[in-house]
Amino acid sequence: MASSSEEIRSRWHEAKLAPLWESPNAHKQLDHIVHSHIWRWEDTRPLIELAFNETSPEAVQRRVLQMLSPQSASLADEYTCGNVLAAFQCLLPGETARPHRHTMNALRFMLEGAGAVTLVDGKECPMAYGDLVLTPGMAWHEHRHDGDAPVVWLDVLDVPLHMYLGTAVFQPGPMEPKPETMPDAAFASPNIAPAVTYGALDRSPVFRYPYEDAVRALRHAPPSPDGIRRIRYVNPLTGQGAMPLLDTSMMELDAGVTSKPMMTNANLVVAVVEGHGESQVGDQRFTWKARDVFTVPQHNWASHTAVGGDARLFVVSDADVLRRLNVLTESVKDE
Ligand code: GTQ
Ligand code: FE2
Repeated sequence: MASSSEEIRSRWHEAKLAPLWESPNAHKQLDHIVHSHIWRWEDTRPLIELAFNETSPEAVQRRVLQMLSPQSASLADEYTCGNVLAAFQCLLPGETARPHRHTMNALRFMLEGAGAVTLVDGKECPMAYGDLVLTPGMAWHEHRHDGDAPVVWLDVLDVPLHMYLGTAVFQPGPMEPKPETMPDAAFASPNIAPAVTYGALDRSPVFRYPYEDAVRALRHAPPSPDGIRRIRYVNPLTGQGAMPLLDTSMMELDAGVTSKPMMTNANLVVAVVEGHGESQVGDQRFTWKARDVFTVPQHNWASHTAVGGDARLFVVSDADVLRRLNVLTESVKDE
């Protein structure tokens, strides 16, 4: 007796079998492009203020507001853009965050206030506006705020990728034993590095990249194919990205010049550091200014213009993951 088509499918289903010819994923081309989202500082800062008012020990230990993609399906679906998760972390004067470590790579990019310090494997990394501080995977880290006004910084992590790979591991402190670290001064002489370096070689022995160093390097950086001058934060021992799995760069836009549209399959989170301007991402056009954060989701044509003066934008992406897997694409439209 022949079973009905429905019965056959239900028998396959019970046996954990599925017909490829009916798969919604088979030979699927991209069927939708994710839109950009912008967290404007003037709208977001009052909402961050509400996090400062929280008094529970859980909140005080970790005042972090995650930035969820408009595509995120639930609170547990924690990502901002592709493989990149961004958040605002804030500390009140006198607050600390306990030492811990995890396989996830993380970075901090300072947005407001002064006097906060992140200790990375016990090394003190002071944080001032525009500074980048790395906490690479399995590096111990803790935060401390000795200033007299609140601080807010941008956290960026490769959490989504670790969730997908099943490699997320978290370990609470105390830090025992303290790993050997290199003083940043050991790398402060251009083009000279110590012959012996402590720590893993797949991530930078330097954890703190001061803003003024990025600004100086940008001044002499030649333009990328889209016309934007960029610097990349690198591991001084290898010239490769500063951290595995999170690519970090800063771009400088010359006033009034619109970059050529660029498209990539990498996902970007962009924080405006200085200046005003506007961007076209896919069919969206929006203005931005300092401390705004926006996404450039993969497969969108994107171009940027600084208005009324030069602008600098900090960029974190998953481009290095794709590059190392040999699947990164980047193209520029010559108009
Ligand atoms: O500051 O160590 O946004 O462990 C998420 C996880 C920040 C941190 C986040 C973290 C941290
Ligand atoms: Fe952490």
